[in-house]
Amino acid sequence: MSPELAVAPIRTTCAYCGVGCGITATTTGDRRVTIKGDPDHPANAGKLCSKGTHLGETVSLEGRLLHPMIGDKRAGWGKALDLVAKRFADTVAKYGPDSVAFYVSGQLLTEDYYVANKLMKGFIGSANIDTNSRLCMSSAVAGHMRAFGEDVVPASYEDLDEADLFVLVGSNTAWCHPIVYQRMLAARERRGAKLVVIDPRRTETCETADLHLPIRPGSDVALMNGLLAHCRREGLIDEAYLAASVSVPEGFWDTLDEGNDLWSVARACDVPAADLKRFFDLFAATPRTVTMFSQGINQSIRGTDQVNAILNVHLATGRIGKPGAAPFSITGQPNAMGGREVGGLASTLAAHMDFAPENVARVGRFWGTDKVAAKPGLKAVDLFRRLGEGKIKAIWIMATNPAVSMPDANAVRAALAACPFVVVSDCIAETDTGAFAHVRLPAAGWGEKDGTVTNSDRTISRQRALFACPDEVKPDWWIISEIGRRMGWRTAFTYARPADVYREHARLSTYQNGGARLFDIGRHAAIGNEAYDAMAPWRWGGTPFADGRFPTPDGKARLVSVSQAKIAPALPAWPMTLNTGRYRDQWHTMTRTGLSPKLSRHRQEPLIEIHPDDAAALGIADGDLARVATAQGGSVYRALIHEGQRIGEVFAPIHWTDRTSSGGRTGLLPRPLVDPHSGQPGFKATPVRVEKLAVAWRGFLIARDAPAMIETAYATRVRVPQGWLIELAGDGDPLVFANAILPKGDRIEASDAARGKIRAAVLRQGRLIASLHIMRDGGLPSRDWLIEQLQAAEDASPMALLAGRPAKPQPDRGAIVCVCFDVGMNTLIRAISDQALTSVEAVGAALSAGTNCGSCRPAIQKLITVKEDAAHG
Ligand SMILES: Nc1nc2c(c(=O)[nH]1)N[C@H]1C(S)=C(S)[C@@H](COP(=O)(O)OP(=O)(O)OC[C@H]3O[C@@H](n4cnc5c(=O)[nH]c(N)nc54)[C@H](O)[C@@H]3O)O[C@H]1N2
Ligand SMILES: Nc1nc2c(c(=O)[nH]1)N[C@H]1C(S)=C(S)[C@@H](COP(=O)(O)OP(=O)(O)OC[C@H]3O[C@@H](n4cnc5c(=O)[nH]c(N)nc54)[C@H](O)[C@@H]3O)O[C@H]1N2
Ligand code: SF4
Ligand SMILES: [Mo]
Repeated sequence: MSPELAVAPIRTTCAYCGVGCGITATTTGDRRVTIKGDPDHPANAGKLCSKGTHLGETVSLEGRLLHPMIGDKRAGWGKALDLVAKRFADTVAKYGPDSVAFYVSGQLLTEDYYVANKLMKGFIGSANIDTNSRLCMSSAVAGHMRAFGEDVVPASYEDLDEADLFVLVGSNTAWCHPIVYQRMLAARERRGAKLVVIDPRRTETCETADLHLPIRPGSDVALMNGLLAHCRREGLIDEAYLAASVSVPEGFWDTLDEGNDLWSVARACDVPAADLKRFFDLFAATPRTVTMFSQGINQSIRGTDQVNAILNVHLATGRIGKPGAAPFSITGQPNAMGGREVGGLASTLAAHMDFAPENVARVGRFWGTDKVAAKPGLKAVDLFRRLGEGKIKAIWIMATNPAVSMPDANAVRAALAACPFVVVSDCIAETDTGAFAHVRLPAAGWGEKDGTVTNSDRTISRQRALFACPDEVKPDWWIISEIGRRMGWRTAFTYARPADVYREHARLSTYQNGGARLFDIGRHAAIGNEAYDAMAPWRWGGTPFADGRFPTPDGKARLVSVSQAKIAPALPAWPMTLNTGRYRDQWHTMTRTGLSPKLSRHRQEPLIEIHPDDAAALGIADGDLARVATAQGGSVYRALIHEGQRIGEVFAPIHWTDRTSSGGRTGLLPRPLVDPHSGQPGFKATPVRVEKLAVAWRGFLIARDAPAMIETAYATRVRVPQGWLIELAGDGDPLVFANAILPKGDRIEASDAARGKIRAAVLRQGRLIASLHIMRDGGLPSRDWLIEQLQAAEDASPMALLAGRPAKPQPDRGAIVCVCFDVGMNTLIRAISDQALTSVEAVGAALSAGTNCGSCRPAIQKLITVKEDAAHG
């Protein structure tokens, strides 16, 4: 039976973040599916955030790569695979194994990842396979290895149910891990757990927090060392635990005691001493503490030390391996953890083994090869640097978009352009990285893929296919295996199904392990195909370190002496600091979330968030364009004036690409500087210059079809139902611009070009297909109603179309806050005020907002708080 005919719901896992929520999916037709949270999945117990909820809007075949492509020409699989295998084999023969590389991703399934790692490290014989996890969690990996001897996350989601204090460090959990955030809020309701957020920005995660410490960026080591020194002063060091389970380097406490009094720490972190003391006291008083950290810690040139500063506090106070007490590195991508388990980083070999000679020999025995790479390979930033130097002559990129997401991305583009042979496997036909490919291979995407993923808390779940692969699309494990076979290793790469790969991976994890490594999933070494198909989510590793034993030679964990590095003062040429990160409803380079009109409503443009004082000093008003420049390049954003920014710092999202915008591409700005231990880039602190970009006019186009190229100062587009919304700004003659951009059809117009005002609509058979509004001065109409006209059942009057509003005006609902029920900011503000609503629940009862996925609840809370503050202020 083809999967399309299946009627019973299929249990699978969300495509996006490392929370790893379970989904029950019911296919309702060709490429149509109804998505619900799986009530039985341990990660989410039936809940889904906005991104998971709207997965159904992303499974169409729009924009898909459906056939192998050699250059611009469609090619058969046989020809494409032969070409890739031959070019890799020839390059290795001529220049050696280290002249080729793979760059892969935490969005591959474990089975795909395993085969890619085996091919490169075991048979090609180089460790030049690195992954976008290098940009994401390699500092956590390096920190875990230093402290525990193995990369093990010593926490689970059940710890969140049992904790009394959550410390979120460098994590915008409300937006990036919303279901985990909701779980923490539930613990707060149930047992009064407290929430402290440590983030230079006031994010929505802070809205429901008991305390927010907006520390100076990069001062986390000072904060954590200060906390540990405080715990020592308060007599909270667990001496018995240290004696039995932790080795403490000589002089550790002497270094720590120096300069770590409350006042010095408050000054180093630039926060009020009273707030700092509140945090320290709360921590001291609460044994059941979970410290959760992500990119604000990892993505720093001192990331590994920052991780160890956190682990030190937990080890020294014995808050690890016990219910509700753990340091918790929360992972970003759906299978970042699976990738770590197969050893997909250039710095690890396989199955939590490093490149020690006995490991290399063991893995060689297991794989039946004498070619296993004997030393680590190049980490992402070095890998692309070597590519640029011409030392790597063939690269295969799978499931990641480095032309956008790497630091100094324009240099990465130049390196790709110069590389003799670039292969890209992706689901999407046109990506910024794919533009550099000599061969593009059509990979199965979410809903077609079949295999396993591991989430942040070590739970392995099945992702199952909902649809058959369309056209010539193939799963990644199949594509990689075919290359392995064509390069001459036929038996090593004979897999008929993902279960074959999974069994081998499980066998390797247990092969001559003997308890040396915690990662041992040997219980599945002989799992049958049916059992694999039916596999329920399960967690490996139990409660790690509960017995006080660690996977180091002496069985003890290690405190690591780390000290706060000097934070370089701003340079006159680059006086501000750029922080980068994520929006609630977009996923990375938007190849999938960008297909969803619902998800596109929350943030419609790439914004640069800036403190009012900085904006005033730079002459930038809310809604102006601003250019952000670094030594690496420049990018244009819409300015959003935001009190939650620290003075001197701006924040920009990472999502926009050349496919979606002429500006807002953020990856080109950061320097390619990395942490010395992990090789992870410091994405969160880049010296920049911000300037107002003066333009003559601003406007927007709403259109059924997106125009190809738009020549103007700024153009950025998002999906709306039945079309596109394109925000615009420019300098030239607006009428010339309008003539160039508007599609053919019956044009109606009420423009006054001399005054820089365009109001035009294009109809075909009476139906609206495009509507353009441009103004030199003054406001533009609300986009909402015009967007609705693209799909309206009745034709609107020409007058109304040109005015941009119905004859009988509706109130403007404002920017969409609740995407599930389409509730806008203005609607919320009016209801909160008119109906005197004082809780998120009351708002939900009145407007439904926040009652489905719950992702917008922090935003609603913020509107209530602002209203209350105004009333009291
Ligand atoms: N909606 C959405 N969710 C996602 C993703 C997505 O693209 N969209 N991506 C997923 C992936 S792969 C990842 S890795 C995670 C990332 O999840 P998060 O780490 O939560 O997200 P970010 O927005 O990258 O950054 C987190 C915070 O670090 C703060 N920060 C910056 N500098 C410092 C500092 O010096 N110290 C401290 N303490 N904090 C600092 C930033 O202000 C920011 O608010 O999200 C995952 N979930
Ligand atoms: N400035 C700055 N830069 C950053 C970050 C930051 O915070 N600031 N964060 C970094 C982090 S943490 C991350 S994780 C990266 C993310 O950056 P990327 O990995 O570059 O982003 P994605 O858009 O997720 O790219 C995934 C690609 O794989 C495709 N794809 C999806 N599923 C599959 C599949 O099953 N098989 C194949 N072959 N292709 C598939 C998608 O269509 C998409 O093109 O960005 C990093 N870059
Ligand atoms: S929190 Fe949201 S994006 Fe993350 S796995 Fe769950 S539903 Fe998917
Ligand atoms: Mo990530």
